[in-house]
Order: sequence, then C-alpha cells, then structure tokens
Amino acid sequence: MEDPLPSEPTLFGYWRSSAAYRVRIALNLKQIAARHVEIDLQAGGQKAGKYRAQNPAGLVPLWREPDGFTLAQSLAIIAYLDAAYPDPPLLPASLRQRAICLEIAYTIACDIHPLGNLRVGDKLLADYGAGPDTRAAWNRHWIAAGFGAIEARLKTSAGRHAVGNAISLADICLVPQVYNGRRYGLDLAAYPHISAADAAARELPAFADAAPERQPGAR
Ligand SMILES: N[C@@H](CCC(=O)N[C@@H](CS)C(=O)NCC(=O)O)C(=O)O
Repeated sequence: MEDPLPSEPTLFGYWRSSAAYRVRIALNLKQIAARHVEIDLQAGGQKAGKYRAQNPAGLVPLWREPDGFTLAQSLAIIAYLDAAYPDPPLLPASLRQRAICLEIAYTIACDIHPLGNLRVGDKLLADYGAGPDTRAAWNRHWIAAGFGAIEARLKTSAGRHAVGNAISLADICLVPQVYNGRRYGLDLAAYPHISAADAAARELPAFADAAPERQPGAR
C-alpha cells in the first residue's frame, strides 16, 4: 500500500490541453483535491522560467507535491494517482480488458496526440508555411487514422463505456481526444461507438467539470 499523498498537490495545466484534461478527469473521479495552476501555452509559458525548470520537457501537465516531488506525462500521473487512490479503479480487473484499455490509451497518447501538439503545428508553420487550415487538415488526418483503429476495437469492447460498463482509462483518454477532433472539424459520424462512449462519459460530473470550457482560464 502506498503512503497517502501529501496535502495540497498542484496540477500545472492549461484549459485546452487534452493531456491536462485527462488528469483533471482522473482527479475528479477519485475526488482528489488539488490546486490548479494555468500555464498559458499560447504565451509560451511552458517553455520558460520557473515552470521550465520544474519540467524540462516544456509541456503540460505537471504534477507537484508539497515536498517537491514532481511528475510529468499524463499517463504516468494517472497511474500514480490510481495506485495511491485505488477507488474507483481506472483499469478493469480482467487481464484482457485491462490490456484493451491500455491499447486504447496508448493509441491516443502515443500515436494520435503528439502529432497534433502545439509545437508540431508551430514547426509546420515555421518550416513549411502550413497555416491554420492546413494544420486543421493535418490534425483531422491523424485523429482519423487512430480513431479508425479505436472504432474497430470499440465494436467489441464497448458496453456503456469504452471498455465494458465501467469508466476506465480508455474513456479518460478518449473524451479529450474527441474534444480535439471536434475542435479541428473532424466528422464524428464515421465513429458511432466512439461518439456513444464520449457522450456517455461526458454525462458524468467528473468529466463535465473537467471540460476545457469549465476551466477558469477558458476563453
Ligand atoms: N505525452 C505528454 C504530452 C504532453 C503535451 O504534449 N502537452 C501539450 C498540451 S496537450 C503541451 O504542453 N504542448 C505545448 C507545446 O507544444 O509547446 C502527456 O501525456 O503528458
């Protein structure tokens, strides 16, 4: 059994960051109180000063505890919180269902999300002159590539939620990525199982309260 976390941990995030959105959902599901600090990605706050010193990767989210312990990478933060606060569990007990949750989470976090990141868009603009429309098309392309695989998986894995009938890490990763898909104009009609899982999860207060538009920094 892990020691309980010290009081008043901090989540450094950004209202529209889908990786921070994942962690906000996990915190809400587990009812873990944390201070939320906004790092303005549009203003480059992730790349500079005190924040960069704490997170040399120059990305959000970052989890910090009062004794100075820090952790980057949303899936590492969520796994840590899941071990420290096992209720409710974020992975199913069944070996195969657990593996399927990870498959969906990694498809999003490893194969889709990095290609749509702000710094990738900035590089496409700086080196190849890709403007907002090209960037949106680029993002739709990579989200569609991953969603094709996830939709096929959900045909057999989904119940009320992405994997069976309980909320899991798969939903925690899926909902923020669907948000990004909508943001870039992806036609979600091609993904009925993803759309159903997204809608079912967003009905829950833990997901609704974590939504970008509900964050204090939203604009
Ligand atoms: N794999 C990382 C991704 C973190 C990440 O890329 N965060 C984005 C926001 S969603 C970011 O900070 N982007 C800033 C930039 O690209 O400069 C995680 O899951 O935490």
